[in-house]
Amino acid sequence: MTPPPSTALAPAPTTTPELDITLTKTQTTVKTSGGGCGCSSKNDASTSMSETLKARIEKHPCYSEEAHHHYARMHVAVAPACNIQCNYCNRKYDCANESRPGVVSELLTPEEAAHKVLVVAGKIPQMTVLGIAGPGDPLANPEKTFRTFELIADKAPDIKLCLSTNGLMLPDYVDRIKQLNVDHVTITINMVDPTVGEKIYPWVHYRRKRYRGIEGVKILHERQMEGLQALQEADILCKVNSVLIPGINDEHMPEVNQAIRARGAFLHNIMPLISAPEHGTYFGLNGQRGPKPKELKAVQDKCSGNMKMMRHCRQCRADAVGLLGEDRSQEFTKEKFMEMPEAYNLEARQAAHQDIEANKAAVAAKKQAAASVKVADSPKVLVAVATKGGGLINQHFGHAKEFMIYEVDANEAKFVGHRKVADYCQGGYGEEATLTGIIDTVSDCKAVLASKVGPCPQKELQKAGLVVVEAYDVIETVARQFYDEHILAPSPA
Ligand code: CLF
Ligand code: SF4
Repeated sequence: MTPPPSTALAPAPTTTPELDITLTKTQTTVKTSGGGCGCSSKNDASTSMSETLKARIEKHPCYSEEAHHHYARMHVAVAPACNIQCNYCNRKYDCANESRPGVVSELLTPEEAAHKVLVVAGKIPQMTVLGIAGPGDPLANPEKTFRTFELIADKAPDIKLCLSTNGLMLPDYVDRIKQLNVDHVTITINMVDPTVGEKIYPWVHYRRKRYRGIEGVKILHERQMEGLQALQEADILCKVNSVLIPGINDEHMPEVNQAIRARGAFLHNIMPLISAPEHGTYFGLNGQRGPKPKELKAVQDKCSGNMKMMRHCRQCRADAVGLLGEDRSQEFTKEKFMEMPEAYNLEARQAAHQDIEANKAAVAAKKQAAASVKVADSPKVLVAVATKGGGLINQHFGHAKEFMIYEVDANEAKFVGHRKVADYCQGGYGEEATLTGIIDTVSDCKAVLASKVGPCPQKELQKAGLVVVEAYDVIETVARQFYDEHILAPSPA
């Protein structure tokens, strides 16, 4: 894809190609227009956040929505065992609390994991966070988990350490977590009422004994609440993941939200159940469906008045590498990374981060300008954006594997989620069936924003009532411009 001729607004591009975001002046080509839509959401609990707190999350792609456009994370799969059973998990695969079901990672020793981190830290300097999220539960494998963190803290002190757990053993390890300077912990909490939990967890294995049914669920619930409280007392930032299971915990979710907020959780990530018979899970085999995007958004909106919501989670693998929306794990399989030299270099990483921060500031200034007009009660519409990161529209429609969804009104354009789609340009050719699926996925949006859209998809998108906007610029700027031209002042038919 070749961007239009540019007027450079940003400082020197970063050294990494995916973040090479020399900005251009907005050049949009608008192809057609459709009608309005009735979507709405409350603003997420807003943000009188202290500077210290901002600094703790500004390079964490999961804890900061803004950071996820610019910074990457990696996971190392060092924790195979688990101590509970979730009905959406098949142990052949990775922990489904943080991973897409059906994904298997290569298990590593702590030493192999540390080598991998030092290789990746050299090759992808914007990788700022190391997470341990499976393939089982990290705290059911405490020695492997903590040994890995120790090795990284020693050799790569600028990398943030992050942990995700079901919470059963968390109260036992908060001191150790604090000692190791692990500043971000996720607990998956799907219920605060054991009668709801009974439908999700058949058993819990605690202190050498297996507890079935509600007895086990009560232990899990008490330990999760105790762990959350202890994290707050230790001043460790805690995110809560909740898997939304229609008919089981969807109506219960505001209660979960209330309980975790009262115990100091920083962020709530309500994620969709992904369930298919081929994953071999209890839910998959018994026809339990996941929520539709609209249902997920409705629950997120309902809870968002209470606290910050995470809407950019990608349910990534236990060996994920890269920006949240991309998957570079195949570049770093065990066979490959064991042959690669460690290339961690603190100065080079700091220089790369400075470039990223300069670009972030340029993007933020343009976003701010796009959000400066205040109009009461303008209708909200959704737009679908093709992006490779950096906060820009910078991806060809045909290359997008997902679309970021923004909710736009006369005042602002706000990220509200993402939707995965099949790769339309497989082998350079568009597939009609794939295109139909993509259009279906974004059919509640008013426009598609991409750096380029081929003539055939353009025609089909227009037929489906979507406006096609071709641009290479800051997402919010183009989205707001689209809104002004097509929703506030639609051109005469
Ligand atoms: Fe990994 Fe999780 Fe840490 Fe992020 S993931 S352990 S907090 S570094 Fe992030 Fe992936 Fe969603 Fe998890 S996008 S699945 S929320
Ligand atoms: Fe599976 Fe994770 Fe649940 Fe354990 S905690 S059963 S690994 S989803």
